[in-house]
Amino acid sequence: QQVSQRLEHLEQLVGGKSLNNASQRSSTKDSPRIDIVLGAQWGDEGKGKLVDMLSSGGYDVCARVAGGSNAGHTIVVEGKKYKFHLLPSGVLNPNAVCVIGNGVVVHIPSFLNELDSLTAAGVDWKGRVLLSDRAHLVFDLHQEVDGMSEAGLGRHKLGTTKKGIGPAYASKINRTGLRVGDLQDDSWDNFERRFRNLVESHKQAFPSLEVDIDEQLAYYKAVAPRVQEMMVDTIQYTNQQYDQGKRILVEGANATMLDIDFGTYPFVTSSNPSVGSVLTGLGVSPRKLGGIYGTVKAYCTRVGEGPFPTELPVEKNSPGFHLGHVGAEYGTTTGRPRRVGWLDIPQMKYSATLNGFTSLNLTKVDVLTGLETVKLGVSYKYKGKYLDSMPANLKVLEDVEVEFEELPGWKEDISSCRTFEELPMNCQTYILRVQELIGVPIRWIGVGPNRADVIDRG
Ligand code: 2SA
Ligand code: GDP
Ligand code: MG
Repeated sequence: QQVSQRLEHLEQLVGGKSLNNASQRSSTKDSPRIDIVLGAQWGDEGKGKLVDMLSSGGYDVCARVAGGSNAGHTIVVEGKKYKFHLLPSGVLNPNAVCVIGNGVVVHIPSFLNELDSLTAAGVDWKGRVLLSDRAHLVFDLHQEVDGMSEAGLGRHKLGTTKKGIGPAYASKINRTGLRVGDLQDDSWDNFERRFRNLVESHKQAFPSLEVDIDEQLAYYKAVAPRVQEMMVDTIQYTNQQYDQGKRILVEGANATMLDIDFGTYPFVTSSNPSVGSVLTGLGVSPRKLGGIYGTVKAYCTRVGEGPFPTELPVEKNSPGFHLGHVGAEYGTTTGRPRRVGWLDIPQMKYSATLNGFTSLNLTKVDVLTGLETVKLGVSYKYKGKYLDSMPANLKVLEDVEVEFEELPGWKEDISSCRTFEELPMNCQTYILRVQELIGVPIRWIGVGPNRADVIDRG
């Protein structure tokens, strides 16, 4: 009885289920708006799974707004695994039109490969994939330069995916980049001239860079008709869809702590994966935004370098080993092992403040099953004093002392639970404590990788 009283108390503290009212649910035909799924941590929280799940529930448009093929979203539908890098995970919904917005950087060979693999997997995407004419192109040379820069940094490397993301955004900001729209037939001379200039400027900075310009130009000329079929003004398209009352879902790529402005700079990606990119990467007004769904893994992972205050060692039979092993924590794009740690509450509060999450999707709770105790990093201390904001200085973040709260674990398999009440008491307490600490209602609870392995408290 004591436990159930405590649970009731925790529910009341943050309004519990009552906070999940209609205004925070997915949009309906009567209230058009743009709902957004964002990563709250360092990525790989399970955004793709939620997008796939929501989108199969009836979104008309599913959009990507930032990043490129560095992203990796794994979806499991009836045991079959799909991996997406540039395409929004909503592509598995046969009724959804997929938009790659102007804020995305597109490596055309990877994009076309992804479409070909989808065809091979029997997914009919024809006519459902639209590419912004304002999206910037990632060239092979950007990818090579990404690798060379990393090699040049030696032990200070950032741990990028080497997909050319940073160099492509640098070209965009330098105003030397090329865009999808430059692949129109009537602008070919312009494409050729600008591409030669782009190669030249990169060769000056990286003299060992070798680019077969003629081969590259021939490739882009050959694939231009395929690209042209998908190229549209996605700003006009998306806003028209909105005006017609269509339901639009945005799939965030990468995550808030990798944001070039808000993340652990310089160990970040080169875009704004937080909420701002929905406006700048799709061309919509903030007045059109609806649900902002923060995806939070029940623990924390990071792939690549940079500070990680709640990081755990991974020696055998330790909690860190358990999380990495049971959670199968390997990069979807690169296969790199992900670093693991306990859930970082100060980080989640920062993320919730930045993005204004209306509800949370707490994923991979099943991975915690079997641990004797589960910890939550609840506060940061630096030089003996509590910090009340996220330090910008990485040396400070590296040196913070994290205070942990320890909760009892559970042993029962939760993968077939479909209601909150079916979860073991200790698991319920853990989830409600996380909700209480972050102060945002947890609507979805992930209990396994399959599309159906979720508890929806909506
Ligand atoms: P980049 O390639 O320039 O964007 O790398 C800069 C930093 O951003 C991190 N980053 C990621 N972190 C988590 N997941 C990502 N996607 C893949 C996945 C990663 C993979 O889903 O697993 O397969 O390794 C992703 N993309 C970029 C990166 O690690 C650098 O810290
Ligand atoms: P994203 O980048 O945020 O879309 O996440 P990734 O797809 O890179 O990584 C998340 C991984 O966790 C994928 O392999 C998913 O299939 C898996 N996953 C998602 N949700 C759950 C869950 O609730 N439980 C388990 N066990 N796996 C999950
Ligand atoms: Mg991922």
